[in-house]
Amino acid sequence: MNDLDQLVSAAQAEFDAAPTPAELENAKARFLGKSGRVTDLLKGLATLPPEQKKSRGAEINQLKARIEAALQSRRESLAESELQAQLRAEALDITLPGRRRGTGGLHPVSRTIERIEAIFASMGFDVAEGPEIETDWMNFTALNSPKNHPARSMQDTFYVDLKDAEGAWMNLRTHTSPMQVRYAMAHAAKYRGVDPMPEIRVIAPGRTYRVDSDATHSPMFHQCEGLWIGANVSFKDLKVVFADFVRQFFETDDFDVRFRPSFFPFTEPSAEIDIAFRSGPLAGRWLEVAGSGQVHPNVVRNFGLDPERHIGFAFGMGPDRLAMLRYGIDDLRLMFDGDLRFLSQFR
Ligand code: 2U9
Repeated sequence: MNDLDQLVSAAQAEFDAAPTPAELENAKARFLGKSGRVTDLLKGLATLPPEQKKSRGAEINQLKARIEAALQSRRESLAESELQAQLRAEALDITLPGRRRGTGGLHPVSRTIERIEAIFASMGFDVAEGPEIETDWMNFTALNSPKNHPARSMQDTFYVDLKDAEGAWMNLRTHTSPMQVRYAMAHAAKYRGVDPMPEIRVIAPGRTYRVDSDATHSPMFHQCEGLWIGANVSFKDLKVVFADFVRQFFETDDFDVRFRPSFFPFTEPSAEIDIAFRSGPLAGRWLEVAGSGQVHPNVVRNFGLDPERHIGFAFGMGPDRLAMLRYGIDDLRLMFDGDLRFLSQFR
């Protein structure tokens, strides 16, 4: 190998060893730069006798061309590996699942209310919804709660800084009964003079409020009340309707129902409704699931109807508690904390 071949090998080796384009340019300067080794060779031509100059000059030019070719090839391979590195760094993993938009879901209480509505709708009940801020008359008086009734005490009721047309403080409704009063009054007015009057069959689900807060009471809770008024609607009908509701709601026939005498101002006689499953995790325990009774004649009169001709029953239940029973939830507060770890289980 002559000195020129060795120089090409040396250049090739330095170019190949350059890890980056910048270092490759430094290596180029050492061979092809102003004081590089090829330039030194060209300067050396001046000292040669004229007859050698031409052939030596041609050899050096060839050498320069080979070094430049080696340089170019290394430039291209560095550029290629830089490109590959960049592609690797920016690579997309197309096997990852996409980022979906989070899908919401119905709250367990909303699902329960929808379930209750569907069951009663199948039995011909209308659904009535209405104001959560009520007049004193709608929330108490129409429902046979006299002025001094304990349910009216400041202890139980949230009052609102607003007075109704009679000058009484308005309140956050303590039950959904006022909505049934509104519905029944509108019904009675609509069918005044129509004989016989079509039956009133309605449920009123919604938010209700009481000054009460612990593990089993929330100041805001839900109720669903029902009302069935006709010419001849009896306690027997209540028993059939409610047992059928329980059967559909809990999807089982395997339970007992009992009516336990009780008192409410708006019903007479009144009864608590208890159920006991005969199998499953709650088997053998009496669970209070609703209150009920025959609508008090004073209440029927407040609808604008004659209690001698219009009779029926009402019931009231708590969807929060029904949801807890159905889904096996043990703490009422979970329902209203808004914790997504809890809520997302119901999507
Ligand atoms: C009208 C007339 C009567 C609705 C009734 C109950 C008995 C009752 C409670 C059950 C669970 C409330 O959420 S709860 O604590 N309700 O015990 N509710 S009878 O009676 C009415 C409703 C409307 C016009």
